[in-house]
Amino acid sequence: MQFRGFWVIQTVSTTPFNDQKPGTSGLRKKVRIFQQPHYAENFVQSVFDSLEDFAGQTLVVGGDGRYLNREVIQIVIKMAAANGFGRVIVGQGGILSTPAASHLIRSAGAFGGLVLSASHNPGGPDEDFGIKYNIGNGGPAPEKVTDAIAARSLVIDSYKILEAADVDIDLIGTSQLGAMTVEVVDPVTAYADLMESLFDFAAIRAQIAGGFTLAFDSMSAVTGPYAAEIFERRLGAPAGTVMNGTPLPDFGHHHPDPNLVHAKQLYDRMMAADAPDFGAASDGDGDRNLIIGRHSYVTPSDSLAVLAANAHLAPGYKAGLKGIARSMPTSGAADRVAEKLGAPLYETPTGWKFFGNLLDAGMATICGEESAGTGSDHVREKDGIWAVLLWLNILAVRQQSVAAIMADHWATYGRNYYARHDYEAIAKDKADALMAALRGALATLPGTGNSGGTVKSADDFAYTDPTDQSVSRNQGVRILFEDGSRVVFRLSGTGTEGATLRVYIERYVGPDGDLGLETGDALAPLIAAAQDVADIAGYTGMDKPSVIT
Ligand code: G16
Repeated sequence: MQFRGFWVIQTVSTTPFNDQKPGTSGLRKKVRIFQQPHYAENFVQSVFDSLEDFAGQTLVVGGDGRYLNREVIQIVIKMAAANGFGRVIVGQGGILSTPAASHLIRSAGAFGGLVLSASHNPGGPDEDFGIKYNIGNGGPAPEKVTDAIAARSLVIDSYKILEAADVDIDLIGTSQLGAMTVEVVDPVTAYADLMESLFDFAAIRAQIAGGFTLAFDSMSAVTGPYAAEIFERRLGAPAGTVMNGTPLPDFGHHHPDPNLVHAKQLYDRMMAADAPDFGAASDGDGDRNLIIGRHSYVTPSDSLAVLAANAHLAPGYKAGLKGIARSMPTSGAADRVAEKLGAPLYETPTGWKFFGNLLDAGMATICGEESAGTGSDHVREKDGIWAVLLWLNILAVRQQSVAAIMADHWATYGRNYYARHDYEAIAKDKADALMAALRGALATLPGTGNSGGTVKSADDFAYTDPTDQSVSRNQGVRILFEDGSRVVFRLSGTGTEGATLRVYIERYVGPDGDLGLETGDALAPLIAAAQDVADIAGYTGMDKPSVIT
């Protein structure tokens, strides 16, 4: 024990928990697991122990406001002080959306940041909590860091924490905690200013003043205050444009995942006779987005393609795109845009961290994922409100409806019919066995035929990062058909109950083909082929997916 004035650095003995390997996006567990004595502390110390040379440096801390956010923020602040950080910047009330945290890390020149969120997973005492570590570029820690954290968590035997009173995180200003400075900052303004620097707010404001209507569903999660400031105050949309705008610790018992199942309230509004012109939603921590035009849903993969094709219409991207990156399971719609623009296209494994190197190296400007994440080089995370603003900027310039823009896009590039089928809460051993069987069958698939067509090739996706040549293997099984259709299988890295099998189904139809099919009809033979080839019912006992998006 080391005494310094009225506070004390405690070194607390602990024993490892063997389940702290960070997944696709940090450590995500049930709240009651995080509430075990020493659990959060062990993980935070494992993070700090995996980092070097941060003495005296700045750490950014904030979260999406979910249940346990405040308690863990106090733990992080006291542990940062005990471990030698010089300054912690914390969002007022403990609030920081993931993209706002990324911006703050970058603009403050911070060493890194801890973002407390389980993203789109539900919150509350019986639901999920999470901690993710972001590095100094503002993006998720790369695999070498998360691997080091996981390894450290298995041998950790003590952690350091300051014994001190809680810091008042509701009052903006600077205070001292031990030898460390704590700065409580407004979580919204700097982020809103960044958005205003990228997009033509005057054009969007004029469009709204001219009668264009929109609805933004914050899903009772972190984007409420950001959306109110940006859409209602800065862009002049009427009060009430932001739905579910107050962040709640349990997200009002909803699942803050902006898809057609969980954002049903928005979906129904957008399909009604008197629907607004444009609707959008974001998730728990504000990095995902859902885009729905009046009577017209836009898949995340199509949204990426449309944003890439039209980004030059926004001031921040008028110089064009250095490159486009998409995760492997995301449809190839963006590939066709990249080809037309003459811009390189990168296909990465799932997980935003893989985009960070490309963005840092100036190789890509826009990135996106089928899981409703889109973003650019303005931060190193995906960014829900950014995607909405880019859409609004494009709509303000083109003066067309979302449906007309989609029709025009497909007529130019063709259409990638696309769906994702999720089989949730499968026993982990069954899910692993299904994937192992698929991997075992890879060599025998090419040339065989089934309802999806003739298999051209099949592999387990591996990625070599072009910036540092690091290789990531086993990133998902791909079955490619002769006609360009594709089925992909992978296990989710973000679930907290058993395993989730994701099946991604895609069929391309050229500009002269049938562009107006119902997605379910267009994909029916491929869906049957996917269920058959992986024997999904046999392994999972489920004859249909839990969620289709
Ligand atoms: C996280 C990552 C995303 C990734 C997603 C995949 O999203 O940040 O880059 O696409 O996980 O999830 P899964 O492994 O379940 O398919 P988020 O929004 O949960 O942080």
